[in-house]
Parts: sequence; structure tokens; C-alpha cells
Amino acid sequence: MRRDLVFLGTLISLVFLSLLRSGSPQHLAEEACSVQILVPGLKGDAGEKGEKGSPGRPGRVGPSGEKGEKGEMGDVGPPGPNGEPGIPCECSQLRKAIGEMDNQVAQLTTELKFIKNALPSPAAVAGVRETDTKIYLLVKEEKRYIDAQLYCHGRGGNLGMPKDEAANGLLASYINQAGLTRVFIGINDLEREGTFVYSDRSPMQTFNKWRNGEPNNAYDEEDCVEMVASGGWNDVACHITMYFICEFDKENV
Ligand code: MMA
Ligand code: CA
Repeated sequence: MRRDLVFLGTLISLVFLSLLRSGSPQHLAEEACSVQILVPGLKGDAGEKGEKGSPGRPGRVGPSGEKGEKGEMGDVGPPGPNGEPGIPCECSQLRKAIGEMDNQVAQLTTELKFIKNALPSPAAVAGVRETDTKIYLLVKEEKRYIDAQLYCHGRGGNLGMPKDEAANGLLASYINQAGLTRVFIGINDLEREGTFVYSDRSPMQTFNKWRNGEPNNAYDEEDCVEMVASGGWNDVACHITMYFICEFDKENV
């Protein structure tokens, strides 16, 4: 029994030694049986720089960027589905309404034909211009200021009274498109020299289009106003004759 134990102890020692020998051969050559072999030696020199490592893992997702510009408009979508079928109509009522409208159209057509024929001559009126609230009519009949004003009054209007840039520009282009250089407009100082008012007697506000040096009351006799092709205003004698523009309020037409 003891011999077996001694044998086992020797065997363990041999295995232990062979393990140490294979792990650190240089030290073991001199001090194979010393206890010191179990204590770490002095720190060695720094090793050479290693090779570049493999790339790291991807970083965390960054914060969202600024909002981009608006994209272009998309294509037109496909047509929608068909609507529900309509309710059956009251055909007799509709027929009656259509019949009445037919009569009205016939009556209006006759009246319009009459009005067109009754005009002085087709060439006397060069179409019309309109804004949301007004209709302008260029009358190609030469008249003195007073007669021109009477002509417009007699038809429920006034001589053209441009009271802002838009209206003035519209009248100017109207004149130019008709190939004209000047027309009477509804502005005068007949009542009080130097105080110009619109022909509906409303006072001149801040807007005006006087040409440079106007109004000059040349020859001491210029109390009426013309618009020239540029849209500028000039005071002129009221007794001269020229074409003119009437204006009508749509509410009164
Ligand atoms: C000049 C100028 C005007 C005036 C007319 C009258 C051509 O322009 O003096 O102010 O109204 O003459 O003909
Ligand atoms: Ca003048």
C-alpha cells in the first residue's frame, strides 16, 4: 500500500516537471527544481507595434438631418370611381324650365341685335374693358369735354375716372390697343381753378398721373384733362374735341 503511494507521488512529480519544462524552457534549464521558477521574471521590452486591427463595429445612428426642400408636384392621379346613380328627375318640371330659358335666350338675342344695329357705327366703339366692379367703353366719336360727359351720363355712366394705378394702366392699354394717342378722361377744375376733381365731383385723392410740368393751365384756359398713350395726364382746353372713355358701375348696368 505505501509503495503504491510512493509510486503515485513520483509519477505526479514527473508529470509536473514535464509540464513546466514544455511551458518555459530557458528558465527551466538552469533552475529546473527551484521554487523560484514559479515567480514571474522581470518585465520584458515592449514588443513591436502590431498590425492594424480589423475595422470596428458601425457607430450608433446619428441625429436626423434638417428638413429638405419641397419636392416637385406628383403626377395627376387616376380618375375617381363613378358617382352614385342620380335620383330620377321630374322631367315635366325640367322641360318647362328649359322652355322658359329658350324664350329668354330668343328675346335677349333679338334685343342685342337691335342694340348693335342702333349704335352710331360699329367702328365707334372699340370693344370694352372691365374690372371686378367697372366696365370701360372707348367711344371713337370726337366730342368736346362737356358733350363727351353728356354722352356717358346719358348711358348711365361717367367719363372714365382712373382712381388708382390699376385702373389707370387699364385705360392706358385700352388707348394703345385702339391705336390712339389721347382721350378725354373725367377730371376737371371747371368749378375752381387749380382744384381738380373727378367728373362725379369726388375729390382727387393721393393718386394722380400728371405728366411732368402738368397741370400748367396753358394759355390760362385748360380746365379739362386728357390721358395720353403713356397713361400720363395733361390739362387741356375743354372746347377741343377728341375721343373719350366712359365708365359704368357694374351694379348699375
Ligand atoms: C403743351 C403743354 C401742355 C399743354 C399743351 C396745349 C403739347 O403740350 O404746354 O401742358 O396742355 O401744350 O396744347
Ligand atoms: Ca396742360
